[in-house]
Amino acid sequence: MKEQLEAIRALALSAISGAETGSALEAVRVQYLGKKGELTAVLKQMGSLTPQERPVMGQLANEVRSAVETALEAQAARLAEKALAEKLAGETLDVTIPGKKCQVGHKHPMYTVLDEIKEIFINMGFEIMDGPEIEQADYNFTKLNAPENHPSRDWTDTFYLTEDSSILLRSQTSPMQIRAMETYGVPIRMISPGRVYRKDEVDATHSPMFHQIEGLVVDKGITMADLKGTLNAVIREIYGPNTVTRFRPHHFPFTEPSCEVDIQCHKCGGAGCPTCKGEGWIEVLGAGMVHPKVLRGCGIDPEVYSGFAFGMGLERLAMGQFKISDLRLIFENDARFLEQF
Ligand code: 2U9
Repeated sequence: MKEQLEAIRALALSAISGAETGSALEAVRVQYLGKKGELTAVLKQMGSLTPQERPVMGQLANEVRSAVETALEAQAARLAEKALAEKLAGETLDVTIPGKKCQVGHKHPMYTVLDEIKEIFINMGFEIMDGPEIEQADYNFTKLNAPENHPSRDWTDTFYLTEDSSILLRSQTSPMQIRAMETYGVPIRMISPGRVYRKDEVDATHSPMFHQIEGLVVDKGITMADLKGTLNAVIREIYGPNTVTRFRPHHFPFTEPSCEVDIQCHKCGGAGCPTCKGEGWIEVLGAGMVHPKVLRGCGIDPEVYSGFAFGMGLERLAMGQFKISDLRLIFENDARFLEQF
């Protein structure tokens, strides 16, 4: 039996050190220490030994079992370590590989222009006010002195949301100025930039949705001189200090008198060229002294207070600034176009 036990020890230890996987190692354990294992089989023969042999063989058998168990544990630990080392080697991080660049967007060119304009007005003490895009016809037309038969009220021109023509998508940001006067009273100095909607077919210069920046100043003693001084200052901030302006009489229902403001073409100096379509002048905004009826409708006495108002199209401004020839490019949001600005 002694030889048998020594042989089991030698074979088991060699099989253990040769087991290169967890399952191979488990198979070795079962082969020698399992219920039907080789060492277990030898131990079952202990009963046939003499009382003198039994403790000697018993001790040897225990030594063999413990040697096999220790070797199994040691090999299991070695295999685990090897597996971890292989896993770590496979996951090695190369910190010298350049990182992936993520694309960072930027402000839309039209909003770059809007922010510049806002800054100019903020520096002149104006407040910025936002208003609803869904409006009451009362605020969009009636309170702005638009006669009942004014063409802009027509269903072919304006997006009405109700059959009775009382609710619409605002066609101008002016209703916001009415709301501002009603809410905050006078004196007031504000601009209201935002989206407006008109039933226009899309082409190179028209879109059913576009942006306006309108402004309003109401106080005691405001005159046409304030209108001209303020707008000349704003225009020179936008187009440069030597810009020549021209104030032309015009008509708007909400202002009286009204005017349109042109700048002399910076390309041809007024001689006429493709940029100014041969005119020598480029129209940049509309303006006027707030109509007394509009002030009175907002609870402001036109005998005491007066004001001026103005409006400009933001897309047109951005197109001029960035030399964009087609309005549709502004709305298409083609990254190849937008990345240029
Ligand atoms: C109130 C009183 C008066 C706003 C004004 C204009 C002149 C004007 C157009 C320019 C090009 C609109 O974007 S556009 O199509 N606007 O010419 N707007 S005066 O006048 C107001 C506004 C509110 C209470």
